[in-house]
Amino acid sequence: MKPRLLVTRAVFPEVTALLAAHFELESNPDDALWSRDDLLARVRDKEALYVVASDRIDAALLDAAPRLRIVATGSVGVDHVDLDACRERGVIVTNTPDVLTEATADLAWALLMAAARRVRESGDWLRDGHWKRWAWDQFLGLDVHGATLGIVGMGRIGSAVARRARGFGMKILYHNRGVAPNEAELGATRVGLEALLREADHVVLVVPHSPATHHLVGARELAWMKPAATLVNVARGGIVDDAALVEALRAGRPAAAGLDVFENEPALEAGLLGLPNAVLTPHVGSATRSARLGMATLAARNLLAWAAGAVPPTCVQAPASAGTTGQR
Ligand code: 8YV
Repeated sequence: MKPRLLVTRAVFPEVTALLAAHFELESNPDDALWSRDDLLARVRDKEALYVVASDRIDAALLDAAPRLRIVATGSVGVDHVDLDACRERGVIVTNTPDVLTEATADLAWALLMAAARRVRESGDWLRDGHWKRWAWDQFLGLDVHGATLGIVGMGRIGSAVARRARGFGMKILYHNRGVAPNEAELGATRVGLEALLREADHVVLVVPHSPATHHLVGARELAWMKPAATLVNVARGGIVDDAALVEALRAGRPAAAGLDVFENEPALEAGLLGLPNAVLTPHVGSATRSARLGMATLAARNLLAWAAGAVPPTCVQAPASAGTTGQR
């Protein structure tokens, strides 16, 4: 008999077909927003879960799923999964690294450039019919070429952001727990968080969210930033204190921000939507067809490997395991 799998969010048809060949599938074809109670009821008889980053996999859910053996998340981030609770119950956790690295680095750059050069603000002004004449000082932005870039979290995505910065002739600083093995190749210099925030003209956050990085950037850290700087977050909400950021952006220090992730997404901090210097996107870092298909397929391959009795290719945590690979 095939193992029972719950797929929480409608996925590409070719991936559904792949899963259906190996699992008895319950999926969410109309992509309805299941309530927490719905989810708890549906996991009761399942051996496997195929989830996304907005599904909270905590001890209560695991307790409601006594037969569960594997959680495959279609995300590189695993902060929505209680890894300790999974380990205690012998539940394998897999994620989807690598396949989204380049797409997410591209979006970091899109946000950085849009924030620095006021693309959204000037575009809205034009659409609103205000453009009557050209002026020397219209929408002056910040230089990107030749500026100093600060990358917080020099993992896979951080390195991909740094590689692009070389084409802009930027000086690259980074903050990381350890020395990045590729720092010489990237021409990047490791510094403390305070030094990075004080020196960088553009700061990109790409660090995983954990208790250690929660509110890593709050009021004090924002005040360390140069007034003429931008802050980009393509990692996770919660790394930045959104209330403090709204206050700081209102004061124009930093000058602008590009944000793809939010503390209580999809809800946004009060005041954020009204800020002309905030470029906002709805958690679309990995949203290219090839990256999303790569993520969806890798999550499926993890499940298929498990179903065949093999070690899934990208285990964050196997039971009785072998450590973690939860880098971004
Ligand atoms: C996903 C992400 O698009 O992989 C991650 O951790 O944040 C994004 O790439 C999103 O989480 C949907 O699962």
